[in-house]
Amino acid sequence: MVELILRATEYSKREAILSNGNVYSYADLLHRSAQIASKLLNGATDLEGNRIAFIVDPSFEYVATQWGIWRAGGVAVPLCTKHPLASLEYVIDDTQAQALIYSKNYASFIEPLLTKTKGIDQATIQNSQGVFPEIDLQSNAMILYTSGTTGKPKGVVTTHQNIQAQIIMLVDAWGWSSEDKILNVLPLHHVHGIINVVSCALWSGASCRFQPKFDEAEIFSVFQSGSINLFMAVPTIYYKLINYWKAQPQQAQEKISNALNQFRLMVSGSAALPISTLEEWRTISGQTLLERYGMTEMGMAISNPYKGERVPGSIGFPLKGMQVRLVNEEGALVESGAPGEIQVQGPNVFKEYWEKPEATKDAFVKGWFKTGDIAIQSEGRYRILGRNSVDIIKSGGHKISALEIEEIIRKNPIIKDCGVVGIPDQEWGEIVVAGLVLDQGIKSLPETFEPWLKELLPNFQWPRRYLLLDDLPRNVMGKVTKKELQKQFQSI
Ligand code: MCA
Ligand code: AMP
Repeated sequence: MVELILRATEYSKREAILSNGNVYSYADLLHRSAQIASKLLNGATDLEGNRIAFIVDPSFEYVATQWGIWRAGGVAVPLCTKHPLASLEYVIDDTQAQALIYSKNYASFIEPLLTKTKGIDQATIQNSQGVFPEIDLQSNAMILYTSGTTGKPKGVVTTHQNIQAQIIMLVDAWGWSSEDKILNVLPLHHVHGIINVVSCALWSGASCRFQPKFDEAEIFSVFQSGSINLFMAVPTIYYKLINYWKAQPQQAQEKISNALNQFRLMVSGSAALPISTLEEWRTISGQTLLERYGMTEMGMAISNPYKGERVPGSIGFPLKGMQVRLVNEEGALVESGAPGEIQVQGPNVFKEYWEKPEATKDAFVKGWFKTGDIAIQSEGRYRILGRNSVDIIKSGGHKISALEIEEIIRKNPIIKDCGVVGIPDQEWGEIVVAGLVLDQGIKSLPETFEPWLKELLPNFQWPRRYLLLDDLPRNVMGKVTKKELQKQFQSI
């Protein structure tokens, strides 16, 4: 058994998960995950690294499925519940998933995929036989898909060892204990929810409550019940909570604020935390958000201190066990105070991009993982300045490739050319916008265009504004200048 699951045997009777109105113990998790592992093994002794995709809302059943796959020796591939079918099909094909476990609410949606892989309706899994393989820590554990600046999304492969290192680092840095109670409102196909919230809680013998749909009123109501002392979210969520609080009558505001004051820790990450959000949240809650920095390929790398000063606008110091350096375009280390790309080394850094040896090679230089994020460092403390590519957009904490959206838009016969960029937005960090050049003779965007595009993209990738252009802005070499396109959007 991997240690995360082995530890559950010690916590046995403790409350592990609250979901869908039910309370589940660690023993329940062990029991249910054993049933899922048995079903997957179906008499075999080991899945031997076969990929098992699953589409299950954040819940007890989600965790039991993830653990079941691991206990059977499989690689867990959690699917994004908001992605259109074509994106899920890409993941199933790319991983050559042996099976797709689904919960009932996704049965009809994923049915077309069942020509490609074996479907397992989670509700039908009942019995357990109970002999499971020994899991090698170096073996692959999980594949999460991430967008980059080239090609299709890449599968980030982490081993059990990587995941364990990611968890231990945070449990240690942020003082997790078995007394902690966290509320998860994040999707579970990203590191933020999977590792920082759920896995750290279960490693610690703490309890994790799930709220499958983001809802401000629900969140504050749970907080006021006094049963939660830890919260982690992306800046957009704090922004939404602040706005909800502001809209409440004074008495309700006071009740919420009193509840927030009792928390042990509140963390923000996945995108830059605006100083205004940090300050407003501090006024409302008495909590100084702990901002940290991470990436799918490495889990967390840099964090403000749990004990000690959390400086607004700063991501803090390298976590214990991480090596971090800043490098200029020539590959040389930069002086303190000068900008450079963040490069990292550590036991939490991923193993490879799934079946993409060239991309894996390009992602590293002499063993250092190149994050693509630009930062400055002074007295050991880091501050993010931005990214080295305009083609990566961060919206609502989701990483979005402009190039992937452009590729889809270009498939529409009325489009001659297009350029997608992100522009700053208070609520979402950035919003996606698109400059379009229409085919000759077409003067305006047909009403059918947006509905067509919305079918092909998850809602966080939908362009929120369009500009119809005679041509995209270009430099003297004819190359599209995306910075100029961003300016055009910001000037309207
Ligand atoms: C949704 N809407 C948007 C966007 N997304 N509008 C502009 N930009 C967007 N990005 C609109 C919808 O069209 C809809 O509009 C309304 O907002 C509500 O949509 P819904 O899907 O219901 O949104 P939500 O459920 O309220 O979601 C907001 C959210 C979500 C909770 C902030 O985006 C979220 O869970 N983000 C977190 C993602 C995450 O975990 N990232 C971590 C990855 P209308 O009302 O008009 O229909 S990064 C990571 O893992 C690394 C390791 C790290 O460092 O953490
Ligand atoms: P993802 O690949 O979805 O895991 O997103 C990782 C990216 O999110 C990083 O490369 C950063 O660009 C961004 N990110 C994460 N945390 C922060 C933060 N605290 N401040 C600024 N950017 C962040």
